[in-house]
Amino acid sequence: DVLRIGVVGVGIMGADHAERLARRTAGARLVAVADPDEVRAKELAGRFDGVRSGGDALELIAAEDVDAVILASPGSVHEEQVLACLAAGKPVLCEKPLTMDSESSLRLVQADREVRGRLGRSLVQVGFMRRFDPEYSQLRSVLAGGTLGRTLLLHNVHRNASVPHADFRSEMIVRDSLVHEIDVARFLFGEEVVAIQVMSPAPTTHASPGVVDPQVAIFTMAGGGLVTNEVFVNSQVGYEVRCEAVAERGSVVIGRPSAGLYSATLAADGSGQWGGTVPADYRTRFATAYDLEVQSWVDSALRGESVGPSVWDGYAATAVSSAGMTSLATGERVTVDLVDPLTLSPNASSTKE
Ligand code: ISE
Repeated sequence: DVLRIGVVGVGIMGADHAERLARRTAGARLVAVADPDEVRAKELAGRFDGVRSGGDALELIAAEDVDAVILASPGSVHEEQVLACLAAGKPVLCEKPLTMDSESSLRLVQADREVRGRLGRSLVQVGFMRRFDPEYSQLRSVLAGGTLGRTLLLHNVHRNASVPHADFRSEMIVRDSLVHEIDVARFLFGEEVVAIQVMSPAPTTHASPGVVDPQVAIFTMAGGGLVTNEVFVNSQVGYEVRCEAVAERGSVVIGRPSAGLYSATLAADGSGQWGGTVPADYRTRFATAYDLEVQSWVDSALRGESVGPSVWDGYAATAVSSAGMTSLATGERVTVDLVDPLTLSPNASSTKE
């Protein structure tokens, strides 16, 4: 069986997913790419045999020869595009963030529930690829295995050498970068985030004027555990993503590139030196995670199942980042309002601490 796939959005991640589908995903065939920037879409399609390009996402989603869709478009257009996939009955892997505000994410949870009622399965997977990273999934197994006792704290570090757009404002750091840590916290604790506080340290001179970078965010988990997060998107150096979990009888660190690597070389002055390199960006650091994510999505779509981060995970993360944006503006701790997962109606208890 082969799943014929269309990719919407041909930026960094769209191009990366297209390459993955065309060259190394079993059971997948890339058939079309679409982007409002038709020149760029055509250039991407031209790298592969028999792949067409177009400017209209909705046309690609509706196309007869497209069985499933990867959305690598901006979050602001995800609602319309995910709804189109649901209407067409096609599995969709939607890059994070699911949408830009909780209301629209909740509408997608509702729409996907209706589909689930009819088809018996969800059609939406959200692109929280870290869940597929071997280190994060091992860490989760260790914590869930219980030998270390209850998880108490997580300390996350998330650095990018730089960010592409001059318009990568403070809010974008919360929605687009911190959102990964929100999902990691929910994934590793197996609980919702109930409150968030975002602090604004003195910014680096490498940030655009007025942009808060680095940021430090603290999450409170439903069971009372705390998560500290540093997000620094203009670190100049490279892509560093680390996580340390602290439990009652031990701690575990993941994401240290040097851990498995001892490299002895000559320095410029001729002396011996040791050390590894810092990956340039997420495509390198999470290459395996993305491959496993997409392979697992394709395999489950062919089986008629859905696995992986759900539309609820996307909604919960959006709700936390929305509260994070309020906190970014005030510096205060803000509680997160999630609807009741069963009824999807407002849940009075979720706002209590
Ligand atoms: C980007 O969109 C990602 O998802 C990366 O993982 C993150 O590190 C980066 O800050 C985001 O802009």
